[in-house]
Amino acid sequence: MYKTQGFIAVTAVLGYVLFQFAIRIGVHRTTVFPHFPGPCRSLPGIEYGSEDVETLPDGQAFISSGFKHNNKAAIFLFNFEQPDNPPIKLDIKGFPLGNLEPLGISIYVSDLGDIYLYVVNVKSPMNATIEKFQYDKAGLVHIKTLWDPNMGSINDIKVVGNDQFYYTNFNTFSTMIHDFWISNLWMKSVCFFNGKKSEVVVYGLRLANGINASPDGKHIILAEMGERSLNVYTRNSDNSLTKTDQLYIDCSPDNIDIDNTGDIWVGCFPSLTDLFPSPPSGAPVLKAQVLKFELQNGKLVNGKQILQDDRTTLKGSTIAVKYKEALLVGSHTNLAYCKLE
Ligand SMILES: [Ca+2]
Ligand SMILES: [Ca+2]
Repeated sequence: MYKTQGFIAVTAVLGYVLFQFAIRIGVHRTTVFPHFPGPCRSLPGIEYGSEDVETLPDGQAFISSGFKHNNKAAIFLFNFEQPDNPPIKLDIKGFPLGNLEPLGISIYVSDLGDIYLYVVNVKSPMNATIEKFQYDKAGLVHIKTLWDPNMGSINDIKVVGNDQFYYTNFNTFSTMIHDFWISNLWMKSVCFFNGKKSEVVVYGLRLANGINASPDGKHIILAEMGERSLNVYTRNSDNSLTKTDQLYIDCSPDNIDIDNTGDIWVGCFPSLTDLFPSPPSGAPVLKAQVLKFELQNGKLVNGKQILQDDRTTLKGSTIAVKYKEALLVGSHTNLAYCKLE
């Protein structure tokens, strides 16, 4: 009797875990029907991915490249105002490229107009660092490395002041498959670094991925990839965060961009089944989906699907950045430029 009850209980728990795993990797969304907002093309020169993209107000876009590609780290610059020119690889001074594997990035422009690029460096995946560079026309000059004991497998960063930023801790384990299998545990966090040290400001997240802030700096938007949700938080005066919304979007969100009108653009993956098993080398090629939202009173509203692809033109969608009537869509293998018509 007790053996039978025990067997039923174990089977029920295993079934629940398997069901949750299947939903979280999107096994129900392996078929996608491509549609685009206008013509899209792969930009030349980006062979090793474009995990994250962030744009200056004048249309210059920084691109982090080389994630999951051995010793191919690079930061590119693309000018939305001259879209026929390919992205250029920036010279990096003061930091050995062999020690760099860039993931999330964030721009900070000082009151004097100096441009700084903060780069998540996952060369040591479970002990990531933040590398601060200054940009000028000659390229990037390394300023300093920022690190704190709360930093683990950082995924993305949003700078809100000089050396002040929010960052996400993504993985608990060294491979994503372990995190998904054990994703019934909520173990990941958002932290705030105040220039000297960091504090956990949100705990209990499943795969905290992209992070960004509203143009007025009052709200933080987070991609909780393992929940397939977007979370909105109000920033308090002490930089702690209070959740105001959690929107389930039935795709696995990666990075988030916010355009100059305040609209929120999300690079998303309908299904992660192509990650399992992980490719023996190089980066995975995933199906693509881009969503757009408006933020009103701390809530995400008026959601729209902008595009979807089955890996023909778009090899995934880690980020979508809008500038005027054009869109850059990043992936782990290429970078696509789409016109919005
Ligand atoms: Ca970012
Ligand atoms: Ca990311």
